[in-house]
Amino acid sequence: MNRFWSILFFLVPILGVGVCFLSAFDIAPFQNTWLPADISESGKDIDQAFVVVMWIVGIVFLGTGLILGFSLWAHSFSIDRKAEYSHGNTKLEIAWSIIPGIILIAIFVYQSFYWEKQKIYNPLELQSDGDVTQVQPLVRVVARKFGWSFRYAGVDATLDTADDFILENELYLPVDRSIVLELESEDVLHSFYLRNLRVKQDIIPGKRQLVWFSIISSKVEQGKIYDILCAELCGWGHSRMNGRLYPLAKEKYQVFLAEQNALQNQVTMGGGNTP
Ligand SMILES: [Cu+2]
Repeated sequence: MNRFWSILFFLVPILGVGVCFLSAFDIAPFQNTWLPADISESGKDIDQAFVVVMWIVGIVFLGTGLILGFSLWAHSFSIDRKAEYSHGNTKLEIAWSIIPGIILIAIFVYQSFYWEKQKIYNPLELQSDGDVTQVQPLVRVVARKFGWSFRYAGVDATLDTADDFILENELYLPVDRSIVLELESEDVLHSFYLRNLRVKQDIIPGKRQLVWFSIISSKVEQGKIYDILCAELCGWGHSRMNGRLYPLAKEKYQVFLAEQNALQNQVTMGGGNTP
């Protein structure tokens, strides 16, 4: 009967790794449960880093699970055996502290190249006069309980000018160019999550943050609308905090801006308020 528990312990790593394996290789009944479709330029690198970490963690998890299960099996209770007191093994303890330390440092070094590109060096663009400048934010994302407000820089590509316009929960972005978004929160902590672009950034109230990425047109499914989610539990309506991302070809994006501009002018002439 005591060995029953060791079998249960064996099952945990085996089922855990098994489910992961079936999901990663798209095998029934776990098809389409692995990573969501990637439409970004740097998604490949991020996914690769994710898979490397998964392998390391998976092997360690399987190994420790099996050792634990084996120990339970081999040393299960017997009335004839006396319990032994162990003082531990210093060499073993030093080894299992140093080895994970080395692995952690290796992961840190390996992923730091992606981190730099994703979080440290803002994308640059060449100006017509030959100067190289940072790409300016195209849209200001304002998170609030419970929705997203997108303030577009408009035709002049500069935020906080007269031609800005605001759309609620609808984010239209051009493909095949560097996009910078400015993030702000009006109330509590939120997290801007574009899973198909492998972008997830906490938005801290009172702090202006930038995220950047490129959408690759060849990876975008024609006419598909992508999810914008909040990845930080922010209150009772958190699960309703969904936006929609529409990738547009560069020319279509210009048409979209012109249309919104015309709409805004109509509203202004009609005596309404510009946003
Ligand atoms: Cu939320």
